[in-house]
Amino acid sequence: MSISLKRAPFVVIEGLDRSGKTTQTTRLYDRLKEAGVAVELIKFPDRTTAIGKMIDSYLRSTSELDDRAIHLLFSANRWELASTIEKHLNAGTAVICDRYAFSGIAFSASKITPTGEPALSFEWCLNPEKGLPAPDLVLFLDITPEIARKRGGYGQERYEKEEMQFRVRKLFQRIGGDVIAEKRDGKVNTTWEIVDAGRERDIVGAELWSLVQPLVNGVESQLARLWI
Ligand code: NYM
Repeated sequence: MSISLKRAPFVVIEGLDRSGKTTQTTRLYDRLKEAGVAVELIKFPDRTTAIGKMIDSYLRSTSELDDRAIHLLFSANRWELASTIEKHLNAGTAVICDRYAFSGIAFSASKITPTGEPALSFEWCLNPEKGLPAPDLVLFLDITPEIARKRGGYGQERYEKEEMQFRVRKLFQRIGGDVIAEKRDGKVNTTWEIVDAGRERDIVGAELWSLVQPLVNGVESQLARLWI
């Protein structure tokens, strides 16, 4: 009798607003289900919880919050689901997240003061994310803010402005570069893949599937923690 030490994979999809992220996350989820893989889809922010409702009202500009307070709420929204994610993975259910800690850092650290200085430092933004379950794979859907705009424009929510998206993209590139370097040095288990999301939907979908498929039979390594 053989005992399997494998757990289910944890995959995160990240990207700018209008990158096609939510469409692709749903497609990936459906494809995994069709392939008979047990899988849960989690979206951050999860606007259904008490914390999520505060985030939702801030994003829709029906409430005002200090930059630090909203940053910590986004992080708390992940922490309130962290043990659920871990339980799923250890029980053999794959988890796909539409956004995660990387969005948390990239968006908050992109905020600027009226004089153009960063409102919050990168390190300050990263700190509350330390210790969250680390994904095995991050699929970064890369798109230029110009192409994103041509796709039908941004929505009405806070942060959905082209000049903000430029800064967010730069920060995602910095975060991804760090994760890639740390993986190369054997310091983290997370693989960061940059996927050109400016292409046709089916082509992007096929590439995402080819990156996720090798993980569907489970991963050997224990679940790691982010940045500790
Ligand atoms: N966002 C999302 C943050 O600022 N911090 C976070 O931690 C997360 C998860 O919320 N513009 C921002 C990015 C988006 C906005 O996300 C809502 P979505 O995927 O459009 O619902």
